[in-house]
Amino acid sequence: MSLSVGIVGLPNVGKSTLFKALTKKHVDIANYPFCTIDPNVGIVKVPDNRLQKLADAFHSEKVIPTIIEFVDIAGLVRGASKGEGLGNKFLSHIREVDAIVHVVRCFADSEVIHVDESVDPVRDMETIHVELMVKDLETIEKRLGGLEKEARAQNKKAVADKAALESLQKEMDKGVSAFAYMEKHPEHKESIQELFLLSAKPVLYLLNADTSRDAVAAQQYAEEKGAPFVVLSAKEEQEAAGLTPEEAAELSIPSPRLPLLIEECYAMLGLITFFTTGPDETRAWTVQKGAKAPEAAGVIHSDFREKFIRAAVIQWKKLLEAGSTAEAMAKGWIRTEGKEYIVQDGDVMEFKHG
Ligand SMILES: Nc1nc2c(ncn2[C@@H]2O[C@H](COP(=O)(O)OP(=O)(O)OP(=O)(O)O)[C@@H](O)[C@H]2O)c(=O)[nH]1
Ligand SMILES: [Mg+2]
Repeated sequence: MSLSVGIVGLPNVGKSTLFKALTKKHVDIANYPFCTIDPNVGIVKVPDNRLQKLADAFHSEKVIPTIIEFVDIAGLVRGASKGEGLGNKFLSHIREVDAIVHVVRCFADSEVIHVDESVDPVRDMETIHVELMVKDLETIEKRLGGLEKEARAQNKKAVADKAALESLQKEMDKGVSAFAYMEKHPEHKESIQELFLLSAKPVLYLLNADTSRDAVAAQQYAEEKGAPFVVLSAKEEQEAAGLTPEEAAELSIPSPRLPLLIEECYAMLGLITFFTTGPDETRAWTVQKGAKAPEAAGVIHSDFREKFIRAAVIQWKKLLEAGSTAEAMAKGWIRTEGKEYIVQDGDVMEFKHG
């Protein structure tokens, strides 16, 4: 399972710079708007210090982390929802990702062109928010039109969907995103999710700032929305990405904040990690929070899900404390779990299948 995060924002704010720092892929970065048109796609390893500790303890030959996909999307401008600046095509790229990192320009640099001519992070955050919302309201309007007839004929699902969408529409008119709405009204989630709304995706604000002082107002905006945020300089991170830690220290480049961003994205996607370990390899695997044991088995091999019998489970820390599987077994720390077991972050698992 690999989920994807879209890098979204106004043109020329550092989206491709961030993408390059994350994926180390060579992409076009230039000081003019709409440098990126077609999305760049790259895979990023999820940092996890538990992984290496397990691998060391078990003398594993290979160490395999989990990954998430990042997509560098073209810049959006005001009016994108109405087709400005290739808006509709770019919005469709956003529809395909599972979560959004919204890059906000906080850095001052007068050399770098701003499409709205001045640096104003909060205004820019609102611009993107509004574009996604306007597009969604259009989608909802269309859907409600389609539901009209069925609802009049008392089709149960249509009646429920209509009520949910009308309630959502009212809140969105006040500026509430579909994501925030669903948190408050989980009973309407099913009706809303069918529409693949842009504002239904979780958002993390990446405050692209040369100094943290520049990000104060934007940070406050994110906090008011209850949205996660990370402050970093994409340019600095990108320059540091090619250096060893020693070289970076020599140039007094502060310690990288990208690992934090990746971890935050992983959490935003609602993902947790379980491990398999042994002399061949120690590997991290991804499941959605709340997944049961057969689903986890299915991540390793699709056949294992159907043929799941039971799982041997121990938390990674307990296993390290025991020192070996045999010792953990002797202490009675390895549990046997069945089909209904809900996988916990940090579980080390071994599956028995038919
Ligand atoms: N000072 C400063 N400049 C930056 C920073 N991040 C990006 N830039 C500069 O901003 C310009 C645009 O960067 P890109 O990464 O191409 O921006 P983009 O958002 O991908 O732009 P489009 O693809 O056109 O939408 C480049 O000249 C970068 O060097 C930063 O943190 N600080
Ligand atoms: Mg770009």
